[in-house]
Formats: sequence, C-alpha cells, structure tokens
Amino acid sequence: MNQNAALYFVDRHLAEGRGAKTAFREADGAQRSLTYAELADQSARFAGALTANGIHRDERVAMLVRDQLEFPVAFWGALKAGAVPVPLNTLLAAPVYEVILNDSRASMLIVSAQLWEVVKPAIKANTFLRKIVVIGAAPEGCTSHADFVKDAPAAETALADDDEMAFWLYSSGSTGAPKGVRHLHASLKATSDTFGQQIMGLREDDVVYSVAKMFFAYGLGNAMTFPMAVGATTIIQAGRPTPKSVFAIMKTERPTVFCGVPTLYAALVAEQEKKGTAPEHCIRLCASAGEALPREIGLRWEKLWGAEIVDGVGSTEMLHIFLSNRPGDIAYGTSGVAVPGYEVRLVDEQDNDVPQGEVGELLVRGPSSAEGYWKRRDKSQSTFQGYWTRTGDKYHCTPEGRFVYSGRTDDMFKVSGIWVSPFEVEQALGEHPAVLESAVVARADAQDLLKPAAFIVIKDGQSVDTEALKEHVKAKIGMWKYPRWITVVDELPKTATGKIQRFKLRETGGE
Ligand code: 3SK
Repeated sequence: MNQNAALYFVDRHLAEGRGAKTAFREADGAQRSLTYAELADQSARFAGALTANGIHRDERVAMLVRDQLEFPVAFWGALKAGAVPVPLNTLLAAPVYEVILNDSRASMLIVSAQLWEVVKPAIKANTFLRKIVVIGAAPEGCTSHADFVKDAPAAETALADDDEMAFWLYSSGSTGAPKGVRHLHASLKATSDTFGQQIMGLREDDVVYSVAKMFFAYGLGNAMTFPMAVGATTIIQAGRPTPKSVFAIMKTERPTVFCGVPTLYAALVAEQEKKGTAPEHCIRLCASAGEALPREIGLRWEKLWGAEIVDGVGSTEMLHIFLSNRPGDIAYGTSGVAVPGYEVRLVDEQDNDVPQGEVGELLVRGPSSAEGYWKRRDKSQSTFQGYWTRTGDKYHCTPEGRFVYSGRTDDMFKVSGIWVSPFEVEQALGEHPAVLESAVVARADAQDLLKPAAFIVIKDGQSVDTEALKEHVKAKIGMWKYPRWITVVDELPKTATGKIQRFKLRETGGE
C-alpha cells in the first residue's frame, strides 16, 4: 500500500461505512466532537486552504496546537496537501520556539489562541513564516482558523509514497538543542499495526484517553493514529491532566483504554489510596511509557483499578513503543520484550553484544525508524546506524528474556569504581512510603569523588527523616549507592514526555 497515510487513517473510514462514528470528543473546553466524515471533510478543506494560501508540498507547517479538534484537522490536512506538519510541544518558552521555527523554516504557523502570547516574541524576527493562523480570535496580522478554511475548496489528497517524508517531531532529549526528527508516511501505519494492534489490541468499540498530548510521539500514537486505525473514539483534553481532572474524565467519558505516564500513575494511586474506595471507571487496559514504571506503582494500580498497565519503552526517533510488556503477560519493573516487527540488541562500548545479564546500550531495528535529524548529519550518523537505531538507554536482560531499564548511557556513574544507575537508587527511594517520586544525580564530594545526590517529592500530608531514608536505601540496594545528600523539592524538572531532566538538577545543586 504505497500511499499518503491520510487515506488509510481518515478517508478509508468513509468507504468502510464509519463516517458517522465519533472520532474525537473534547473532554474540556467547548466539549465539541468530530465524526470521521467531518474530519475527512475538514482536513480536505484545510489542505485546500494551504494550497490557496501558497503553502505547497514539503513546506513545513508548525503546529502549536493544544489537544483540541483542530489538531487532527490541521495534521491530516497538512498531510493531504503534501505539506509537512511539525507538531510542537505546547509547554516550551519563546526562546525555544524561536530556535525551532527558524531551524524548521516553517512557512506557516497554526497556534491555539491560548498559546499566542507565549509564541509571539518568537516570531518577531522570523523571516520564513508567511502565514499565521490562530485557532480562536485572530490578533492583528494573523488569520483566524475559521476564516482560513471558510471558503476553501476540499483538496484532492496529494500523492505520497510510503517512504516519503510525512511529518517532523522535535526531540528535546534530556539535554541539548532541539532536533527535528523526520518521519515517513509508512511509519504511522507501522506503529499502529504493531504496538496499537498487536500489543494493545485496540478495537473499534474502544474509547481511548491519553494524558500524553498529541504533540508527543507517545500521544500521537495513543490518541490519534492507533484509535483512528480501527475506527475507535478518542477523548481529548486540552488542559493539564491532574488527578482531579483525570478522575472526572474516567467517570464521565467512560474511556476503555487509558494511556498514562509513571508520574501520573503514581499520583493517581496515592490519591485513590487516600480516598480508601474503589475508583469509578470502565478501563480494560492501560499503557505507560516516557520512563520506566516502578514495579510498586504497577502492582498498586492493578489492585485498585483491576486493569493491567502495559509498560513499554519507545522513542521519538522510533515514533512509538518497540519494547513492551503484553496484556496477560506483565512483569512490572521490566520493559518486557521486543514488540512484534522490532528487534533489539544490547551492546558494549565496542558494539559487541553483551553476555546475558550484563548491562549494555539498547539498539533497536524496526519499520518506524526516522529518516534522520534535519540538518544534523553527525548526530544522524551516530544515532541511525544502518538498520539499527541507538537509543542511549542502558538495559539488561533477565534469564526469562525480559529487558530491565538501567538508566541512560549518560546518567550512569561510578561510585568506588562500581557503576550506579540513578534509576536503581530512585526505585529504592520510591519504595519508602513517604516518597512520591525522586531523581538521583552524581555529585562530587569534598574529595571530588562522585556520590549519589537525591531530589525527592514527598506525598501529600507526609514528612520524612532524611537520615532514615538514607538507611532505607542502604538496606535496599547496598551501602555505596545510598544518596549522600537528599533535597526535598515540590516537583522534579521533566521533559514534555515525562523524562526527568537530570541535567537541570546537576546544575541546581542542593543540600
Ligand atoms: O519515552 C517513551 O517511552 C516514548 C514512547 C513512545 C513514543 C515516544 C516516546 C519518547
């Protein structure tokens, strides 16, 4: 099937009689909804408006759009026009938007009205943008989305090949400048065929709710391509998912599949345990990614919700999850095994496969790897090595063949000559009843020797004796690994995908 991905994900549903089915429903804001037929029509008219405004094939359309109905309309509309949508993280600051808008050389920006003030300073000196469309009331010099599409003719879907560039995502990683990750049309179907269908087993009657937003690779699959591949319905939430809003959505919107991140699972479990009742929901299956799900959280969630969490690992470069547990075969505390269609290897610093049980860098091969980074030949060559993609994640494999996360290649450090994974220390801290979450970094002591330093967030209403917490870690994982310094913080710095930004903590210092 060598074709534009929009034909498979959007227009196919009309031919298959699903036009009247709700594709997206907003859980907040104006609580609007969109059927598959409306999406097909509105995205074709968005494509027509792009062409009418001189935005042509291969030109980038930056999307600073919250999770609202205009997100899928603009994304699929851009693909239908042969243009390249570039969804942007809605949580960034103006200087980063300035860098990304210049780096991508986007010709058009579509932005939610609520985000206009944030991005406005970033476009002052931009010489590439020819059109700015605002979803909501348009400020001077911009066009409202309603006016943009008002008289636009529905465009024919542009011809595109499977291996043709479709869209970009900007990867911030845990350090460094944002990199444009270039993805192909075929990768969207590859990830929904593999993780979406073969692992999650999504069905047409599912109602999917993902707290990960659609501008993340994880959310793009969960909330858009996976449900759309089977004609299911997605509940979208423009606002920030807090335990309160998530509980309310579970109760009123009745999702059957929930896609979360470990921090939120931890907060939901803590909140529900405080209530001392069973949660009200109809969830049959959950997914988790972004960082490894602590074993305890998985077990406590399952006890309360009676639904398994399929914990997996993916990357922006691979578009979605390639290593995962499977429904009915979950080992909490591990990332499971390779998703069908993907192969993984663990290698040492010389790129030799490590013996079973030893820690190595995870390499992955599969049908959704990106074509490379935009304008970063060096970084592209060191990450995308032939069929294999380097993840920068360290793993080891259990005798049962399950992969266990052991930190980032760049976060591991040695204490007294022995490798310490910050993740292992964080797991031990997380097993203390007062600790909600934690992050561990290396810090030099008075002798200039590296030792673990911990930043912890305490559960509501709890307090902690830091000396006792050090003893708790010693008892769990060994004398040399305990954090010599513990700083209590309100929250941990994280990337948009929920990964802890340890580099920020290294810069901050602490007690
Ligand atoms: O961080 C992850 O595990 C992930 C999963 C799916 C898609 C993208 C990412 C970064």
